[in-house]
Parts: sequence; structure tokens; C-alpha cells
Amino acid sequence: MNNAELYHKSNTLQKRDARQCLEEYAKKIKWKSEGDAVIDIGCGDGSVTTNILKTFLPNNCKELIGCDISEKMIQFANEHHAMDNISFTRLDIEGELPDELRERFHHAFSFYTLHWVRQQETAFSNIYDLLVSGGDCLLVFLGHMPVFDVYRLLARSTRWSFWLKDVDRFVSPYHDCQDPEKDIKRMMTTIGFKNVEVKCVQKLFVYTSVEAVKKAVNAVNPFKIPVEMQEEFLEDYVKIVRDMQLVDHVNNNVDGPVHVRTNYNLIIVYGKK
Ligand code: J10
Repeated sequence: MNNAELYHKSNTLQKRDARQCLEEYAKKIKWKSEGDAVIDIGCGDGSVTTNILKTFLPNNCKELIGCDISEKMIQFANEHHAMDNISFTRLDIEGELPDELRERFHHAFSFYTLHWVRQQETAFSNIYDLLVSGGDCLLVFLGHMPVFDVYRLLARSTRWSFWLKDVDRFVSPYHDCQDPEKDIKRMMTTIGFKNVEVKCVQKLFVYTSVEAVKKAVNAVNPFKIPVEMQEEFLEDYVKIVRDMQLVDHVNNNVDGPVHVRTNYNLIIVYGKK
């Protein structure tokens, strides 16, 4: 995920879920009276950080820093969404933490990022290390999601196997997991988190056209497919989605508009240092 312009236009599902989670869980966050430092991990284009997360923070927040592994995303976020106490900086949450970020934040948030991370223990330990003692985190990421099944099916086809050879690198670590709540709780408790709560929630999102699905897929496509093959890739993606019977004709009118259903599991995590 490297194209901020594309992502900016086609992340309706991600924005809806970030807003719904904050509406439900922001009340758990233990705000301080003197002004808090907040980090948003995997901020992408910065729109969720500034247009959604910020609206749930108390007015006396000292700073809000968005971070992302992609330099291009950070540049876009700084150009379009930086303001007074909001800035964006590059950080790989799976890598070495810079000293200046250690124990600096009262609250860490992350929306739709941690399912891309292979080394889950490293990322969660880093989140722990970003927090001051008594700080807390709210993390939202994908468990089971049909998008990953479609990737795997495409990876088995002769047409796409070359381009999707490292497919499992891009499947959520919790896609095939029987009990993600138990596994994540155990991992976080081992790291040292307290008051850990993990919920795996069933969600539904309905795209109102095939074109909208293609744009959403294109906006987060992790595979390096040559530009001239991308439309064909999206066509084949949609063929599989049809085979999976996720496309409904509205009012059974085969010539009319369609709805594309996505049922998936969203994992919502709270923990305190
Ligand atoms: C940063 O955003 C993400 O990581 C989001 C992901 C992986 C899922 C986005 C949803 C898509 C592409 C829709 C898939 C649609 C289907 C009909 C399976």
C-alpha cells in the first residue's frame, strides 16, 4: 500500500470501522488532565488520523503523531493533513524503535494495519515500548476476510502465480486462526500488557458496485503487478468474487445495479501498560 491518492479515495470500509470502533471504545481510554501525547500507527494517507481520530481526542491533547512504514504516505499525510499539533513521521512498527519515540505516548491507536505485520510479537512489544507507564492502546485489525481467500485463489492460477508467489506474506496472521482472541490475549499478557481485552467481531460491508470493489482492492493491493496488467488482475479478482456468490442483483433485476457483500472478522484490542 503505497499510493496515497488511490487509498484516499477508496477506503470507505476502513473509515467506517475506525469511526464505529472509536464511538464504542474511546470511552475506555484513560485521558490525563494535563494533555496527552497520542500516536496513530499505520496512518496511511493521514485522513483517519486527522478527520476521525482527532475528533475523539480531548481538546487539551499535547500532540498527535501519525506514523507509517511508507515514505510516500507520510509525505502525502504531511502535505494534506498536518496542522497545529498533528504531524506525521516514518516508522516501521516491526523494526527497531527510535529512542526519541520510546515511552513518549500516553495512548497508541492503530486502524487496519497490524494484519499486514508478520512479526506480531515485535510489533506488539514496540507498541508497549512506545507507551509511558499507565498508557493504553486501542488496536483494530483484520481477522478472517474474504479478500485473503481471493488472493490465495489467484495465486494458484497459472496467470497470476508468478506475481502472487509470496501470497501468504500478505494474508492476515489471524485469517486462519481458530481463536484469535485467546492467542492475542496470551501474547499481550506475556509482553506485559494489563487489562487486556480482545474482541473478534463479525462485520458486513456492502459495496454498491463492482467498480467500487475494484477501486478498494486496487487501493490496498500489496502485489507488484505491472500497470498494464492491473485491469486484468481486477477483472479476475471480481470473477472469483462472483464465483464466491458475493454479488447480488438488487431486486433480482439481472440488468440493474449490484451489491457486493463482504462478511469479515474485525479484531478490536484494548490494553494498558
Ligand atoms: C489498509 O486497509 C486494509 O488493509 C484493508 C483491507 C485489506 C481490506 C479492504 C477491503 C477490500 C479490498 C474489499 C474486498 C472485497 C471483497 C468483495 C472480498
